[in-house]
Amino acid sequence: MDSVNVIAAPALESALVLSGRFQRPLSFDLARLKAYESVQATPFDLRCYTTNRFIRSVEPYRGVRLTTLISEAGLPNSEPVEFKRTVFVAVGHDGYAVTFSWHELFNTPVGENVLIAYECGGRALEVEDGVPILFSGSDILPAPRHVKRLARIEAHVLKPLA
Ligand SMILES: Nc1nc2c(c(=O)[nH]1)N[C@H]1C(S)=C(S)[C@@H](COP(=O)(O)O)O[C@H]1N2
Ligand SMILES: [Mo]
Repeated sequence: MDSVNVIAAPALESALVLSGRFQRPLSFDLARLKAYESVQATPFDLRCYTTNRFIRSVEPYRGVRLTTLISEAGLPNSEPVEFKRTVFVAVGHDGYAVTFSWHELFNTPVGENVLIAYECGGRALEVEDGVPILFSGSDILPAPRHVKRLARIEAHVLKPLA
């Protein structure tokens, strides 16, 4: 009998998956991200938190708000107010991960400046540039929550320890 060559499906280059405790886990390719209302960020200097090192100045990003995608996937609601203890983990292709709470995204001014960017200074971002880039425009030092090649947004509902 001939051996069967199992060819892995090519990884969708820039697919972003919303997984975990969403009502409807969703996957977005770049074209689908671009179909949502876009927001333009203000230019900023990328600076590392750990070293305070200046990395580079970044022209205005354009992208979709993280809250838009989360709302599309649906907040956890298997019990009332579960969303209030929900934490979102944004994970890059390389496993680099950062957190956002429901509160800061939906109930503070931070949320409106958290974008998943696919354009910078009017030019389309390429995979080599890190598209899609998650970026939190209100952070004091922007580099930590400037996640290149964002792969996943996970919704975790935390439980108090006792
Ligand atoms: N995917 C991914 N994004 C990331 C990181 C990472 O390790 N992986 N490191 C962050 C940190 S701590 C810094 S300082 C900057 C470094 O940006 P640079 O690689 O453009 O110099 O990227 C941020 N975004
Ligand atoms: Mo950093």
